[in-house]
Amino acid sequence: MKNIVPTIAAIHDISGYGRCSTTVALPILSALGCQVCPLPTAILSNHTGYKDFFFFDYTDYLEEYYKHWEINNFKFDCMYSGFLGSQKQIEIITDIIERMKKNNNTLIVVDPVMGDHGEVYSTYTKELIEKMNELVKHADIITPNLTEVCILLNIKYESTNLSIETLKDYLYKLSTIGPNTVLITGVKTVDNEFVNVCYDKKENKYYKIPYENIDIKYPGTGDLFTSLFVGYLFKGLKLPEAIEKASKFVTLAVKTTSKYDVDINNGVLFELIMKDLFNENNIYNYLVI
Ligand code: PXL
Repeated sequence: MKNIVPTIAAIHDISGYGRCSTTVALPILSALGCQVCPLPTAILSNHTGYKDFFFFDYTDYLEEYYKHWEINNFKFDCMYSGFLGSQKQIEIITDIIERMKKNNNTLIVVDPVMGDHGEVYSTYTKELIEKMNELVKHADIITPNLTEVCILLNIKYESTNLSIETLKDYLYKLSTIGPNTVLITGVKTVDNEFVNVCYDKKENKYYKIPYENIDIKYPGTGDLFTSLFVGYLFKGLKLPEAIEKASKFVTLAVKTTSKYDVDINNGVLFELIMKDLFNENNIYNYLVI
């Protein structure tokens, strides 16, 4: 039986307070017409950007939890994973996505969260990075930032602006690891333009999608972007259109939030602009490169 509503297994932590991971993916993807089924990797009182938090690692329960989805024969159109906490967790998830793919041809979207701004997150060991590389091999779509691109390709991160040729080279090399679609987020080009770039291997097409960068770092905006991107893809938008719509919403969310005197840790106030998910502005600025 085919799913009437696209059904998405969201493999993320649940952080009770501080908009990120599951508490972003759920409202955004539901509003865009998808059913979200959380497969929790950890349960936290609030995300780790706060000075104090409770953390419960869910690794040892993942297999048992997922087994019951299999027994019940639940079908997933998509699996979307984000931050992963341990080597064992990545191994279990790699196995789960292989089973999903085999049973239902599920679209596998991996956000290989490992670092930002040239810094590898403190939890990421060499072994963990190797496992993340393994997971990426099984993905259909990956959405790394530049730091993660450098980790995956084993090259040195430099905070210089990049040429389109270099970006195309990175996109191509990442696609040879396995994924059909590679989307590199948040890069600055030699022309001082902020862009997302992507490569569709099947179509052999590269795209550059400019966006307006607002220089305030709210946690969870990466999760917001990828959730929007997946939601718009399932709404039937073309790859570069889904990317452009997603980044426009993130920019608006950041702009809106910056008008208020709120705790940056609590993420962007996307609830204030939900109606903008459906704006009918279909003028796109992306380019084939
Ligand atoms: O992607 C943001 C995020 C997700 N999950 C946890 C976090 C953070 C950011 O700090 O701590 C647990």
